[in-house]
Amino acid sequence: MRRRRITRRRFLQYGLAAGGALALPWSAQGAAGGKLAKYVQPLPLPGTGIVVATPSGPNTYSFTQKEIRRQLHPDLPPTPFWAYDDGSGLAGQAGSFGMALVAQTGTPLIVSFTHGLPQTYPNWLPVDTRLTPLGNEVRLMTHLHGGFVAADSDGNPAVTPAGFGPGETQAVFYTNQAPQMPASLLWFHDHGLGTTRLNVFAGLAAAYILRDANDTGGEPNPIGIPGGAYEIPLVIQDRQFNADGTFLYPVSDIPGAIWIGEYFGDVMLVNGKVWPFLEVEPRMYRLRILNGCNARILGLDLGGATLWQIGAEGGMFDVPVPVKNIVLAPAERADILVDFSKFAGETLVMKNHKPQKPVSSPAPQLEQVMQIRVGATVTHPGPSTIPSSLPGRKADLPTPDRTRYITLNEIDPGEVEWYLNLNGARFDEPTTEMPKLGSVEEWVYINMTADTHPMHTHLVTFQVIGRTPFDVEAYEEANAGENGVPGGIDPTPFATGPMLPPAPEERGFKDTVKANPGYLTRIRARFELPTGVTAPQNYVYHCHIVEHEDNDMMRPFTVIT
Ligand SMILES: [Cu+2]
Repeated sequence: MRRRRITRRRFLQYGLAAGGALALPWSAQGAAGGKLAKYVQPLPLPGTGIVVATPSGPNTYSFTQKEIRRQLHPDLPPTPFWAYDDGSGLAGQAGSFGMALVAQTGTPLIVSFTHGLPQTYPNWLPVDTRLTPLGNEVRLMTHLHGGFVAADSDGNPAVTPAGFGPGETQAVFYTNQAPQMPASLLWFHDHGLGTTRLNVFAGLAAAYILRDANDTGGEPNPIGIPGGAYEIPLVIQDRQFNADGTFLYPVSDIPGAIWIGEYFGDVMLVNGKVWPFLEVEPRMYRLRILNGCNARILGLDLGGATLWQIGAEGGMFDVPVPVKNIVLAPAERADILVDFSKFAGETLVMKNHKPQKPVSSPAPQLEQVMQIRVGATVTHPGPSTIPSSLPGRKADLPTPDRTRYITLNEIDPGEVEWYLNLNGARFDEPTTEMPKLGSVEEWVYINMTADTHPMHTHLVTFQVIGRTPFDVEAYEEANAGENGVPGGIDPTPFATGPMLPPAPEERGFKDTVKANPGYLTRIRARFELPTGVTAPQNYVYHCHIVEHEDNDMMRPFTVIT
């Protein structure tokens, strides 16, 4: 049997734009977005451009996925995209990201999602039918990212591989159970098997904001942090546009393939609008940032302003952490305090810089994100100091009951059968990760590729233990099989240095971790189930570069008794 080629070489492959011209996304002939004027329209905010979901009954929400059109920039025709309608008709949604559900830790919700989209994919969403369960049919499945829920409420393809078809309803129960679901910014987004990249790109993503008695969202609050109009969600997504206003998603230039390895835009959208501006008062703000890009790793700064990170995916930290810039891979979140008081009258630009090594990504540069116009007048002074402590958690799990070694492989890039995998196995091969209920496991992600992969676990949040450099080639030489290096082989003998501690902003619980090339990334989680849910329960873990997830960097896991 032929040994297939594993690559550690950076492989750029963006595919063909509509019309057949080679689509270099930063100067694409097919793409229309790069020329758009920046900072000409305001950032959508909750209540003004972002719909705050209205319940359909007590603790009940009923969403319909449907297609709507909005003008995402004054110089673009209206863009058709997909959205979650809470029953309001979405008159209050201004951009391509425009829905937020606000819930309370400790209060469960009954939620439904009814498929109101077309039977088959429109031309602007290029399906690769090698990867889908039912050809070109639009199959949907909503996943609550960060949810601690039963497997059949998780929205994952280990439970419902074919998803939900037109007219069908996915009914779920979101526990919002403490302490696994503390006050935090979660999001729900589509997770259709083989089409997550397209369904999320098409617009199926929304914020899910959990509150509690401390993090009330109001001002003042017991924590002493900004609230109300001074708490700003920032959902950052890069896109390309065709001249007719449709989103542009290129197809592969490899004959026989449609799927591309990563999607990168040449335009930045924040809260669903192209390069918006935000007017702020010269005082303290709370920014809640979500990287909602398909594949782009963001390295953000804000005109030299000091940033204090107070939380991440798994809720608030125990203490604030000063950060110079915020490096967020797809699906990672940062909860940030920033004081604009010394910038009164100034205009700041949030910029995106290439992240420093060992973070690695083939993304072309896209520097401008949004503009922040600091006014001269404060209407409500609010907090003026950074709190010295926070009512959150430092992740501190005990010695693990067992350790698993999980390889990340990229196979035959540039060829028609190019794909990625975990442990040398396809998604639909038998489950190999079966943690026991209540046990603590350490998972060691062994990156055999050239790039950073944001690894996301469903069900659990985890502690980042550290990252150890290792000799990738020697480990591969000793262990490579037909489809990369299989899982389960201890790489410790191939370490080339001591384990580096997690970054300061990785002190809390997380649900997505950057597994960098050349490193073993060690995480630790306790595999619990919500109250009343009995093992076995099936979930998935995967790379959150959604192109990778779709082909085929995702595996099931089962919590067993
Ligand atoms: Cu990946």
